[in-house]
Amino acid sequence: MTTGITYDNRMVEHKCLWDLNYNEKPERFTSILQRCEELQLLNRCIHVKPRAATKEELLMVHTPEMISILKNTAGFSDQEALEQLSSKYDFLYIHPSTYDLSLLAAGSTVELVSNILDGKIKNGMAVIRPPGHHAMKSEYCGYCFYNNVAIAAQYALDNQGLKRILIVDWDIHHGQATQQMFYDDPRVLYFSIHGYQNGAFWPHLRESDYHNIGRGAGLGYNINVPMNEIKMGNSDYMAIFHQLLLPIAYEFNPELVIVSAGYDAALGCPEGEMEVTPACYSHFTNSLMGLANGRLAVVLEGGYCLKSLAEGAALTLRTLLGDPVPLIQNLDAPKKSAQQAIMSVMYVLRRYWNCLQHLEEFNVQEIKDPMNLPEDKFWPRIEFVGSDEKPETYATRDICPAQDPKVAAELDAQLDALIAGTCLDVQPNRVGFAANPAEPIVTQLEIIQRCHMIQTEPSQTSLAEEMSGMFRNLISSILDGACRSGIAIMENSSENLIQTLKYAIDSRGTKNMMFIDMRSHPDCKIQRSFQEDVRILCASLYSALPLDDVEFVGLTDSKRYIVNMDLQPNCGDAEIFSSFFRVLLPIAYQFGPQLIVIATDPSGTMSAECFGQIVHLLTSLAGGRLSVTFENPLVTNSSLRRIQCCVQALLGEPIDMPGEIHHRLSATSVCSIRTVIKARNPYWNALQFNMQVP
Ligand code: Q9C
Ligand code: ZN
Repeated sequence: MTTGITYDNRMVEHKCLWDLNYNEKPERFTSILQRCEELQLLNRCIHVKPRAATKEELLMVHTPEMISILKNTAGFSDQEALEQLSSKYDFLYIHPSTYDLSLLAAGSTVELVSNILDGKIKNGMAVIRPPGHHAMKSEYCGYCFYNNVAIAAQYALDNQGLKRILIVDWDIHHGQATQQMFYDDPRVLYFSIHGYQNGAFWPHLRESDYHNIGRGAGLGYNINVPMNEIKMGNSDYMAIFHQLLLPIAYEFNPELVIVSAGYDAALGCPEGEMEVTPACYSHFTNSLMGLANGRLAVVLEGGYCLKSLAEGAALTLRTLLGDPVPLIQNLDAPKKSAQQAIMSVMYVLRRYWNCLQHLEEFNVQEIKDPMNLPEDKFWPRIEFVGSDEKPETYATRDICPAQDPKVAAELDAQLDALIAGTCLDVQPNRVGFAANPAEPIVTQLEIIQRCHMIQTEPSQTSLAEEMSGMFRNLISSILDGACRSGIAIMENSSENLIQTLKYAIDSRGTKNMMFIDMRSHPDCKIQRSFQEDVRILCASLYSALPLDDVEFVGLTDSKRYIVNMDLQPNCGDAEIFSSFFRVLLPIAYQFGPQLIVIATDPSGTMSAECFGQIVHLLTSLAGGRLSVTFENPLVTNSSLRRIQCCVQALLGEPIDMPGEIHHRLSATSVCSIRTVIKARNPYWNALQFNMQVP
């Protein structure tokens, strides 16, 4: 099962005949495909045949006039008439080919989604134009004619009986049309991150603000993260993913994820004026691939800087194919206004999502009317500066403010450097496996057969020594690139881990690494050994009291490098996910390790699926160089299952979701999370938005 791609070369024909520089231009399409070809991605995909949408499919979300008006322009050669018709709509041009190509864009998106749902492909991308997320029920808008993503989602609901679909819209513009179409529908969770500028950003709508959270049965299932400042970048977006999107998405547990993937928040895009780097789109993509058993459809929307568009889209496709995720560096605190956006969304949605009920400031009991802007309590609302009424006609030329040539050249050079830095070699994903060959688990788990067995010298004096040699060989083959990741099964692992971590640092020159202790009763030997070493970030999920309590932050300048979550071994997946998304993952991102080592053991109540998901999410880091140690596993179903989920995650295969993570967090774990955030955020400012709001 692999990755699908759908596109049709005719899609270059749709162009603005009276403004050849119009932002939504054919070169967008060609530059993406060219970059995918250069990276040799296209021949690795299954090509899903593009097709026109049927009338019935369009009518699921659009009115008959939406078909007839455009249909009448098909092949029409009177340019003036086309321009005049176009001027009735907000940012739009119509070309004689537009009708046919809009049908093709919508139909191909349906085809991609239906191939995913039929299991013919695991995930896929639609490289299409015209885009769709501004196309409303009965009005064309913002370069869009038919709402490709909404049609595909409605198709999945109606024809395939899906009950939960997540639509993530990372285009810089609010997909107001998609929001409108599913506003009452709890089966579709619409999550959009968009520029807003208090209404000064197109499409200038009040409905794009964060307090628009759905209606009726759909309350809580519409999520807007409006940004009121330009130049938002990787730190702001990753914070939105870690603090909002991922916790909510995991709680929602979708059966399908569709992305309205615009690349206009990317560095260099004149429309968005944001600074997301192309590599960051790999992170967005990979972090959604654990959901819905991997059923992920990425559908092109905007993106108007050809270089960042092509690179961002190609890296998205490469990530769908399972290649390692490029590193993003220099993450910092999210901007103040991004912190406010995150807090505002948490505030208005906290009664609908258990995962949001963790901040002291947000006492759930006191919510009365979520539509009544209770967030005023934290910061003043800035006045809406959008436009409430609709003009008779619109400009039909799309003129971007002229860019200072010096700034443009700088951006271009910056992009070239980023692109050169993230271009990785294609290497097949190999998972190393180190264990005593007599280990019963080896014979019981079929999936082990697909790992690469790590060998060691047979002439060792003891089994323990043989295992330590094997573990070292595993780490060494990861550092050499012979394996991307690996797992090891061993008895009491602390000494072995200490020796191997030292080996990776001292003998192999690994600059920095993260050790995550997920054993239910961690001993503190490992943290003690590295408490003065700033190259090793030691995190532990469960408490190692009495020696290492949450206040223990290591010594002197190594204060940042010990993080203890202090959870109880019998806590549930909800607590573990929360600690992971709120604290461990942001810190791991900011640390930017070159290697991650995880240790786990068979006790504790964390589900195998939860463990697999966490391992998957960590594959975004360190170029996927991850090693997982299973200490003293028993041949029980739960032990075997945990190893299986882990290997599936490392191999990039679909991983199951934990049964139920819908319950509220326990008071003690909420308390641990808050304590850790308070103690750590002076050192890790990625946690900063969690602070008291001024
Ligand atoms: N300076 C999509 O990205 N531009 N549509 C408005 C011009 C129109 C965006 C501001 C943006 C339409 C699919
Ligand atoms: Zn856009």
